[in-house]
Amino acid sequence: MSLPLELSSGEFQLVYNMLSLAIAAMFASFAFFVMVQQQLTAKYRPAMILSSLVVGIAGYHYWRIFNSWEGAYALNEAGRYVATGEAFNDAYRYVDWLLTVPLLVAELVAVLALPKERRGSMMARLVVASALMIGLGYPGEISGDATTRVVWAVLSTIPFVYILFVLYTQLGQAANIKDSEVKVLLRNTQLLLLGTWGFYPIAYAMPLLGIGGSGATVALQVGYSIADIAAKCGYGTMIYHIARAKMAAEGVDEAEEPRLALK
Ligand SMILES: *C/C=C(C)/C=C/C=C(C)/C=C/C1=C(C)CCCC1(C)C
Repeated sequence: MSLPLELSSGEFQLVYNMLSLAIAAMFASFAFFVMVQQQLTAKYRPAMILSSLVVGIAGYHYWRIFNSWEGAYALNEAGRYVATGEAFNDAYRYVDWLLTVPLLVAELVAVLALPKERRGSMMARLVVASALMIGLGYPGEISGDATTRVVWAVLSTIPFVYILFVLYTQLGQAANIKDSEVKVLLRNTQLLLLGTWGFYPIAYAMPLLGIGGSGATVALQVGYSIADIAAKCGYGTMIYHIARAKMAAEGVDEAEEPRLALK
């Protein structure tokens, strides 16, 4: 979608502040996920390592997106923000997703601690589907034409539905257990997955929903930022709680079994 030539001060500031909030959330989550790795047993540590990679990569990209947004507009004498002619680089977002979505999928598969034979082939199919979902979404994202936007969105939705179906059913199967705390957490993760990932196509559709011009750009940027904070920081925190609850169910407590003693 092409960038509007002019934004009100409020519109520019809203996106500016949301991007800034996303940077803070990603780097704070990075510090948290790195620190809590110590509390987990070896089996669950890979899930937290993946979580920290996701928010580290996203934090870097948000910083680039933020700078790009700042460069794309300048304040004029009438107090409005006008395009400087410098491109706002939306590709950062898609490159970010291309890297972080497979990692998020791996994070979930890691915490489920599935048998090795099942894990490998499932991961491979999900990674391919993730790349297809994002690769097919991009041509629509950068197009100003409504029909083009819809066609690519429909194609991108096929792998999207596949990924959600596999992850949702895997979580459901894993939740088919007695331990009530792990069960509740896995059910909540199912909801979080649908709620956050389902938000992306909605944000993508904003320019099609009759929200014209600058409003569409603002809604899109704010929508993606909120979805990213929930899907990366929120989801990682959830994965941490699942790992802790599973450890407790296995009778392991970090306080009684410090990391060195595990060796
Ligand atoms: C951290 C980033 C995440 C979890 C990104 C997820 C992105 C999606 C689920 C995107 C989905 C899309 C569609 C299903 C159709 C329209 C195009 C996309 C790429 C926005």
